[in-house]
Amino acid sequence: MRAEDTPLIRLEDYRPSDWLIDTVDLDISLHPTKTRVRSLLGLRPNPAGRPGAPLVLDGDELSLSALRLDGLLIEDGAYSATSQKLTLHAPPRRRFTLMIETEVDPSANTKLMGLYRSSRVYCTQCEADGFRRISYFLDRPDVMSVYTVRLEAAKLEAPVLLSNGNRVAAGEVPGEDRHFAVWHDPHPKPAYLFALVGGALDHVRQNYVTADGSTVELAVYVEPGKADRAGWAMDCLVRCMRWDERVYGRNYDLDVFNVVAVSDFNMGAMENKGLNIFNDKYVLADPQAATDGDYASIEAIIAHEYFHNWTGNRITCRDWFQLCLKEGLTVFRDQEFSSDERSRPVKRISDVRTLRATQFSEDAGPLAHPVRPRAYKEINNFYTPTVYEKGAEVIRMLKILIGEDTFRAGMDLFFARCDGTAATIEDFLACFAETSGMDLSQFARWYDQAGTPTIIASGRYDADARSYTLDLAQSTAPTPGQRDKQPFVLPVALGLVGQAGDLPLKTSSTAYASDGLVVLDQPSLSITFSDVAEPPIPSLLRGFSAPVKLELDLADAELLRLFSADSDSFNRWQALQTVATRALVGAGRFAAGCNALLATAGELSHALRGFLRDQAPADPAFAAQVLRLPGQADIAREIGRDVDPTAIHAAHRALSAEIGSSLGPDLLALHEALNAQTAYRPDATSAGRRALRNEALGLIALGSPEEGARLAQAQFAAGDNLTDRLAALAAMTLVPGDAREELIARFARTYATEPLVLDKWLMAQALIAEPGTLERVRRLMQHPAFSLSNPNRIRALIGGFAANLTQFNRPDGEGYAFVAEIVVALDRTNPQVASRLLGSFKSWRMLEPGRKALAEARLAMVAQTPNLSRDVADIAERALARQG
Ligand code: B3K
Ligand code: ZN
Repeated sequence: MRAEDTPLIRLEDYRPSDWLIDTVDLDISLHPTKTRVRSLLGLRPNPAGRPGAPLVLDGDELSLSALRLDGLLIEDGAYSATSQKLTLHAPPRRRFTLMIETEVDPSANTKLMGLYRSSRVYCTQCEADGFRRISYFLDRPDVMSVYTVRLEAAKLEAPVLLSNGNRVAAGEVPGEDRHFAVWHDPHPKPAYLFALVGGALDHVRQNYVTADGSTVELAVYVEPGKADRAGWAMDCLVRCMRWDERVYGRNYDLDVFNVVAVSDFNMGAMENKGLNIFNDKYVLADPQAATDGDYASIEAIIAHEYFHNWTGNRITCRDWFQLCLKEGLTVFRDQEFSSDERSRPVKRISDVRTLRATQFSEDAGPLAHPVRPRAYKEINNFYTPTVYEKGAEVIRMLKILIGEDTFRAGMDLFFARCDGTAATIEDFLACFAETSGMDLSQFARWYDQAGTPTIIASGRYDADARSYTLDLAQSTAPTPGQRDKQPFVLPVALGLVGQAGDLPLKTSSTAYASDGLVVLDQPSLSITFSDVAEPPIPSLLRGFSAPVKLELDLADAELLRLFSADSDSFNRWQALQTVATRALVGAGRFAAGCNALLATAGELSHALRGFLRDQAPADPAFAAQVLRLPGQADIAREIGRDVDPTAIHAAHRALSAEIGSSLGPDLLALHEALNAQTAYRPDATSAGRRALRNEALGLIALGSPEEGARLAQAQFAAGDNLTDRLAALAAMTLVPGDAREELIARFARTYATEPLVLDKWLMAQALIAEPGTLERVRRLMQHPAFSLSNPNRIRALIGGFAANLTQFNRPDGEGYAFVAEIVVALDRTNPQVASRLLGSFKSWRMLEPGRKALAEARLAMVAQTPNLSRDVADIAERALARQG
């Protein structure tokens, strides 16, 4: 497949399906290589479709074994079947049934789309278009059907048989070692939400009574022997179900809710109705095999998939262009859940870090696209940080603009009005326009215009008038296919910080919405605050109220004062990040600036010393965020052009090392003081203490490597949990030498039977910023812990390497060559994972000319490879496309 041969699907070409499928009766007889699928479809013409249109069902690598219309054979000329399509040329213009039989080979399905086997467990992944790999179907989200599914399998091979909805029958197949189960899902759903699971699985189970009084049987299924690691996921599930009842009034709507963990999975998890299927990385947890970060991710993803039950399943998407309708909204909901369960400011800081690292970088490169794309060749390439994370930011802004109560009223209206439908962004926004009485048409530009806006701000104090005037302007750089941008609606939460904290805000400007909120919806505006008793420091974008870049020229001293005096925790953190970023950008850009960097290190160390002594103990999780410098990729993005990763890395190391050595005694004392005396607990407070302690360890290792190595070895030996041990390994990777290699080997021995832990071990090594890393990664590909057929292993080792700024971007181009080689090889078996990996090239255009040419050449080689998948061809084509 070459990208230019693939049709472009456009939002403006949407038209309703000519046919509807009211009911689907599936009878699936599971077999490792010959699974028989019999599908009985209850069809009728769609009143909104074209009368007399042919029936064209989607297929993908299918072969038809039998076909009946209303129970009768169909004449040869009346239909045609290929692996990609089943067409009835002149179907009856009335209700009829179609029985379709196909045979599929789950063991040969390496794409992990459709029905496949993962460690002997049958499972499915149908979003976005995997159902057509199981049976011919109208595989589009606006065709919603009621499913009844009969599963049959060998008893020994698959004692557990699950599908969507409630189990309505089960039994033995007479005279055979086979059994069956019948599942019925009363809620109409699109095919992408269909799922089945069959295998030998252990489980934990718990009853749950919903707020409206019905009892639900909850279960988490895992591979045999791992049930003792399923407790945390169950605990998270119960908490998020209560939260959705309390915060959104949403109750669960079936008698059972099943979660299944499988070890081969293309992404994180999938929200199939009543049967969520998860990558086991996001289910299994115990202190020895999961880090604090894993516990938090499991909590977030269990919640995310559960929340889809209303935002995604009960209300689904009309077409895939509306993907953000379910994804952005559901990310917003899971972020809010985690904020309520943990620390709100810390959650916000970590979400913004992710947003900047993943989405801002996407928006700044050739793969930029609007939150609602207008055209695509391969929809699976649009499950992006823009659709998910920026999509969530758009919901957050909406809530800020209309206020909490009006937002909730809008959500209530959305649930009431759109329940059971396949909806659009317009349907969604109409609910909020109605509850708020606001015209949201300009706000809707967030869905259509790509690119990260910049707010340029400046302020001046007039001592005579005792007034402060703030000038705000917005601009957005061109993105592929979108040159001129219309102004966005930007909610700017702000405060004016004086000597003793926040000053009262008084203004008659119409841009001032309410309590500390200015709405910038013009190219520029000026707003004057009166009765300002002293020259203030502006604190803008509190809580990161809009996903934008901010240009505001504050002196380091002013930023450091915000760090100590701002009432907004996010902006306290941001102030210090800004000081560090500015210094790193200067040093990274000119590969010089050493003196300026040292001066900044001095300022930062001074501020941090006081903070660590006085404030860190009260909020270690926040302190850990404060201590962590901006990432090297963030600095690269800030520099934006002619980027030299080596110079950025050197500046980053120098600043960290300087801070690490000048704060040495404080960091050591902190590391000692935070040494937990009690057994591991995964709660946010305990995790915060470990996070701070391990940030300190990392800085010590950079500031005084010998001391760091000693501490890391001791921490590894004493560690009773994976969080501390992995942090010890990470600190040790910063210090080259035999001791490092010994710890690496010891780690592998300790966790030899834990594939998910060894993924972290693979990644820690792939991230070492030294020229030997490429060789090391090649060697690790031969290690028994690695496999090119498991997505988690690939993301850990190869994805880790592609995220290694200096080594992926080696000046000799060997990093690009290596990743490109893997992409091409992987494309033959798993195009989705291959195209994700190719996305690592997304920032190639901002590199200095030498590396840029090498990266471009590799991308071009990938693009020219014969028989590429649509997935990889599309990314290569867009990455290479001329700008403008
Ligand atoms: N909806 C799935 C993602 C499906 C990805 C298809 N390539 C998981 C989620 O967002 O919850
Ligand atoms: Zn989702």
